[in-house]
Amino acid sequence: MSAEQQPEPGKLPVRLVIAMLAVIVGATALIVGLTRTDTAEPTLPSDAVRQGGIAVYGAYVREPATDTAAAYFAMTNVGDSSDTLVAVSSPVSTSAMLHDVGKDELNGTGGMDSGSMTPTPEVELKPGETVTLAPTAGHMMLEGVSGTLEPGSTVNLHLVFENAGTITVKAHVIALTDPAPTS
Ligand SMILES: [Cu+2]
Repeated sequence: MSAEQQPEPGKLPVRLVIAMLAVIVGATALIVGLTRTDTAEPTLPSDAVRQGGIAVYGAYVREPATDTAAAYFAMTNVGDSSDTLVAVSSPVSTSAMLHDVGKDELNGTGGMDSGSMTPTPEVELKPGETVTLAPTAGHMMLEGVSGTLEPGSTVNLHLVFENAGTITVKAHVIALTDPAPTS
């Protein structure tokens, strides 16, 4: 038998294989493109500080009436794995802790705007989750505030996350009687 009579295996299929590869490459590019669109960055406020999978924004501190002040901020897990806020501190206070920081809004009235002052040792954020500290939903308590916090100035807050590490945000100081800023 001659080579002409017996089709060489591989010769004809090569074109087919190339065509198939082109289809696969094209489809892969399309899928990658779609995936990028699907995982588009969430829209975060312009003051957001992002580190690792965590973004923190909207931080403010109400000017203290005594040596104790309350700080508020929002945090969003923009990553794809859970992370946990495990510690807080600020250079303007001798100690800091989270009080009543949960995922449900509080309805009580009382100390530091939030009904009770139950310590919250840590806050877990699942992917996509946001926790907002607000006068009705928990606060970061600063105790032993040194000096005067002047409205219009800023103070640093250090938030320590298990995975994202320590995130530092600048909290705007607002006057005792000023309403909470809206973002
Ligand atoms: Cu408190």
